[in-house]
Amino acid sequence: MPSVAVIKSPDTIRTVRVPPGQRQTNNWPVLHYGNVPRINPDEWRLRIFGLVEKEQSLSLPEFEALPHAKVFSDVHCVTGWSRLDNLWEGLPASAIKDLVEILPEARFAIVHAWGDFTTNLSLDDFFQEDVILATRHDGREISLEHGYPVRLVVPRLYFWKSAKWITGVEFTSVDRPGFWESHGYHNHGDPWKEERYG
Ligand SMILES: Nc1nc2c(c(=O)[nH]1)N[C@H]1C(S)=C(S)[C@@H](COP(=O)(O)O)O[C@H]1N2
Ligand SMILES: [Mo]
Repeated sequence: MPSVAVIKSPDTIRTVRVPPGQRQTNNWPVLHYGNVPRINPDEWRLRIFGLVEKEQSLSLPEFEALPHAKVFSDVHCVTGWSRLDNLWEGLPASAIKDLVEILPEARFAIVHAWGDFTTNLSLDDFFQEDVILATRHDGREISLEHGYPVRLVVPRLYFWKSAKWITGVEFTSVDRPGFWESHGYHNHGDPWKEERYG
């Protein structure tokens, strides 16, 4: 495979990289609601639907065949830990614009994950150049507990927006708070503004 350019998330070039109220860790804690799903990669599909000209449903081989990119980013979990220097590999979110024609009424992306989990993002946040649908982390396939086969990574927002085990991206005209956003977390979640709770 030809080597791909690394997109550096802008927060990684700040002089101070740990946002207020956070402390740095070298571990990678596992956090989520419910159980780790057992996903059969042969049955996995990524559905792109909602306000699009034509829906898409990609199998894992179809997803893997799309041109991938690498993103270098920091992770900030609202519970207080920050993990710097993560290298993700996968499909840049912006590539979805070429896969489906998004209708002009669309203003939000609702990302769906296994077991009815969702998280909501404005199209502006979803299409930042460092947002990635990742299959690999630091050179290895993402493990089951961290979101195998594909997880979202939204580097500029608290990590609860980075849905694990994703199954779909829906485009809507109206915002729809996701799982954590309807359980007390902020609708946006900028760690530099400490947008922790709603
Ligand atoms: N599907 C799913 N994705 C999820 C969650 C979840 O409950 N379900 N929790 C979020 C939260 S609150 C955090 S902090 C991160 C943790 O990711 P990690 O376990 O890889 O560190 O996953 C996010 N993605
Ligand atoms: Mo979290």
